[in-house]
Amino acid sequence: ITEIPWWKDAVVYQIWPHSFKDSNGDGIGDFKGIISQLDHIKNLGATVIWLSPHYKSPCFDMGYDIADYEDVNENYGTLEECFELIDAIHAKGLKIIFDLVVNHTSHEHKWFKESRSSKTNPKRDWYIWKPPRYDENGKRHPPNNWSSHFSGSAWSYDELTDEYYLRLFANEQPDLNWENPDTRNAIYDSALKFWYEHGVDGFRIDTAGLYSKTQTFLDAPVIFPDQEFQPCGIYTHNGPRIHEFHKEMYEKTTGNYDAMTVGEVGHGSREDALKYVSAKEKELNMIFIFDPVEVGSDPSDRFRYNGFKLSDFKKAIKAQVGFISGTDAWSAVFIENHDQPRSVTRFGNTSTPLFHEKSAKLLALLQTSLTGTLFIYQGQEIGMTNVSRSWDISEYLDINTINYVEAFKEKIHTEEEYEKLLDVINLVARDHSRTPVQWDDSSNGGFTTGKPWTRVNDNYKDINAAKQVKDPNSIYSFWSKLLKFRNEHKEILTHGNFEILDFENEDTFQFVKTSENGEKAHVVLNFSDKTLEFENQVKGGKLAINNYDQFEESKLQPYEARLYII
Ligand code: TEU
Ligand code: CA
Repeated sequence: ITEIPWWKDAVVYQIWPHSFKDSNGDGIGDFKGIISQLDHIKNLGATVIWLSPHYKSPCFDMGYDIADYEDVNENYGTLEECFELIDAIHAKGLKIIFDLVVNHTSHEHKWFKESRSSKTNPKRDWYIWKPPRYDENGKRHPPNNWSSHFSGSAWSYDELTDEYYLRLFANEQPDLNWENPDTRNAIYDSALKFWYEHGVDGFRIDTAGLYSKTQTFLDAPVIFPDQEFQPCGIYTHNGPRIHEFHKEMYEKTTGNYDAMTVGEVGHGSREDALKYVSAKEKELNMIFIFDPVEVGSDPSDRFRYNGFKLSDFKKAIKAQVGFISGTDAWSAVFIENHDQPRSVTRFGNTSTPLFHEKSAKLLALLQTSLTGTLFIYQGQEIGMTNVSRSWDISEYLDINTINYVEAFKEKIHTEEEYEKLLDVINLVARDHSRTPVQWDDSSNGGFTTGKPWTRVNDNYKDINAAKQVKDPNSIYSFWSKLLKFRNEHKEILTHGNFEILDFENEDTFQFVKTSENGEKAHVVLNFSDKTLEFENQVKGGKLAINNYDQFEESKLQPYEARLYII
């Protein structure tokens, strides 16, 4: 049989360094804090750590604005301490992948400082500069109508040379010009090879579908008539040269190491996805597909939210992991990360302790039964939740949320629409996944002995790791049990075929997994707060997992989750 690469059976635990664990009392997470919690991650059953950006950065976008790929954010420690972290992770028998953010740099990167210094600077063409457009009244406008992922125009005006630079994200994140081979080679050397040579086992690749822009830079079609700037995905996502660039990057860097890559592509058809992750393409091992975390939201605007439907969620899960069957491709399973709200709030029910516990376990059983490499985000293993609706909007510190609210306020909107926006922000803003990890019931949830850089969720006394690690009925213990079970049934759960049984049912989600040699698992999830009559259509199953100790075979209790082995 063909050797299965290590990254297919990996369980990846994502750390967002700012909020993971502070070791020196300055209120900000750091490398030594991570080292102090490695057993928490190993005992859970994770085998790989994905470290969100830890590089030198002014942190306008919390590290996704990198000022030096070969140096670290001094708030997290020294470069030497970063190397020690890599060694400590390897010493635990775990692997480490870093975040590769090369669609853009920080505006403080030396490359951009040179590029913006003059139109004739040798690095001018390392970024994307265009002249203004003027209207009939002589008013200056950006080169086209593209909107930023963070609201407003995707172009920032630079006085010194009277030109705009493209930045699909924040003003402080100028897009690199991937058309320039010198730029690409500098990226490969500085952002990839440097770290591969220091023992990193791979990368999570930020905005992996955005490097190739259509070079005409035409206006995007009007999708949102109520706003001046329009989503530009048709000219920036899955662009004309994107696969050429990924093939070159693989050949010049990753292909020379025993490494894992996961690309954040986000959107695209099954055909698009296969072009990135079919093994014969030699581009990426797998990609993150956003369909499940965008259920209810417009793909171009998370805050245009029209409600969760379980049938949509099932289709989305199939889009995320079902597309690889019968191919040489692979997939990534996730429903929570640093860009998303807390999944137990978004897809479960946190209105009572019972519903919180049961729905968190239900979501754990869903994820540990799906085919692909499994990703867990810090705090998800203990069922951390969104913050309360009572928090003031000023406590939402993320640039995406702040920009959105400011853009919203600029247009005349009624108080009622504003309250509705606050409801949506309280459900889907990515700020919720960025509150400090709740380690115990001491002040600040044990995250820091100092003043935390951002407020800790008020429920840390009830929801924290210390309370759960030693409780066999906790969410953490259930995750740990499931990861062990998944590892013992890889052929079915990690590699098996996926078939949904009840697409149209808005209360339950049932599916069957089948291994190559015909072993099966039948998963039954009651996504509702109701007790439902249940008649098992799949014969011959033996119950292996249940998130309730007391239950009746013919009744599904609220958020009851079962796995039968056949
Ligand atoms: O996220 C990119 C992002 O915001 C996606 O939703 C994007 O719209 C999609 O990839 C396009 O198809 C990454 C990071 O995860 C996020 O934290 C950063 O803010 C962002 O890139 C900029 O680096
Ligand atoms: Ca610190």
